[in-house]
Amino acid sequence: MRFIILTLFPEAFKSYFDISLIKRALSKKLIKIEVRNLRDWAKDAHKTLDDRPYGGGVGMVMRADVMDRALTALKSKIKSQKSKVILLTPQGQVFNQKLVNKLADYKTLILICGRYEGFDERIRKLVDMEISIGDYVLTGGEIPAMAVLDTVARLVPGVVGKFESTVNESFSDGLLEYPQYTRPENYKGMKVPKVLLSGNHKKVEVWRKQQALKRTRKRRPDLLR
Ligand code: 4H3
Repeated sequence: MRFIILTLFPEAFKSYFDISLIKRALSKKLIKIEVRNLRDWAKDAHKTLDDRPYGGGVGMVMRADVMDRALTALKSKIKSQKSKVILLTPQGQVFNQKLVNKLADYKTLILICGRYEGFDERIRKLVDMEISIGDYVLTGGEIPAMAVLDTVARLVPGVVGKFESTVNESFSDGLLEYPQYTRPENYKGMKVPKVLLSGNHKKVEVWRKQQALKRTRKRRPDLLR
């Protein structure tokens, strides 16, 4: 799977892609990441990407013409594969694991990271979808782009190994994960539930399912609706 990130700050991504599972996925060529600087498509001598909003008001707005040139150039290199152009914005569809699963079916994702106060409205016409990672505003779309890349990449076969496993985790069955314990058996009087020490796999499985349901009901009843 291929990810193309369009940003004004390519250096923001380096350290995150150079660790752990993403680093391994890159070296095993399971995923490919191209981080491109939007400024490469700015035309004038000052390489401007933003301008003042028509009608007045505070802040600068990202120009649609620069974005159009960037997307046209990038899309021309993608040969009829299953691809999607995604704009990261607080106005987008709220991101969740269900959407991650859908995005994992694509061959190429182009992730657009904004800066400044917002986008020229015509940029929205150039993209396939808008995603928000939650109801809050960041200084740029880089963190949302990393969240989308990370969550989708870990569903690419081979990226997450047996030890990390995506099977029994929060949201894999629409529920929060059951409580987990490791040694020591008794820590400052807080004991590991007896059932987990019983060796009875059937009982453990039933307990975990009950706990997952109970926890989801208490913490995230919205997930059960
Ligand atoms: C996405 C982008 C929050 C999210 C973002 C989110 C800065 C977009 C600027 C950048 C615009 C403000 N903040 N919730 N911020 O996914 O370029 O709208």
